[in-house]
Amino acid sequence: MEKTLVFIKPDGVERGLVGTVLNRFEQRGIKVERLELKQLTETEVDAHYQEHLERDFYPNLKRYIMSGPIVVMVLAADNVIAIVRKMVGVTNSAEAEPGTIRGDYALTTQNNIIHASDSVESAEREIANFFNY
Ligand code: FUP
Repeated sequence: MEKTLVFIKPDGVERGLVGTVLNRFEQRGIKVERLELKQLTETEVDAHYQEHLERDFYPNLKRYIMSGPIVVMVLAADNVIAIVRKMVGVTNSAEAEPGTIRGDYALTTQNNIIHASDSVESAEREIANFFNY
């Protein structure tokens, strides 16, 4: 089965949205393989967002991601990467369709409450950054 790395960002955890978001994945029939509440270190954040390190928004993104614990998980199902990206919605929550997680619970690009891997290569790299398999 395909795997993807998903995390609920600090404001999602702070706002009490963990159960709601998890429920969507479980109800869809997706398997939750690993789940952990975790305060990220600088090393983990830099490794996770390696393609964004030089971007002007990166310092703010890093501060936000480290502002509290996240709930990080590995989800598994056939085609799970594409299925979960559809459930999450587009990066800018203001443009995310109602019915998607960002479209229902977030308003901005930075505070878009959830991360989900966008390809098999990123999923493998991101899972290895957070979990020992
Ligand atoms: P996504 O794959 O939808 O999470 O989006 P990206 O990988 O493009 O961006 C990763 C995170 O960087 C986003 F979740 C939010 C943040 N970001 C900004 O804060 N500003 C931007 O202009 C682009 C992304």
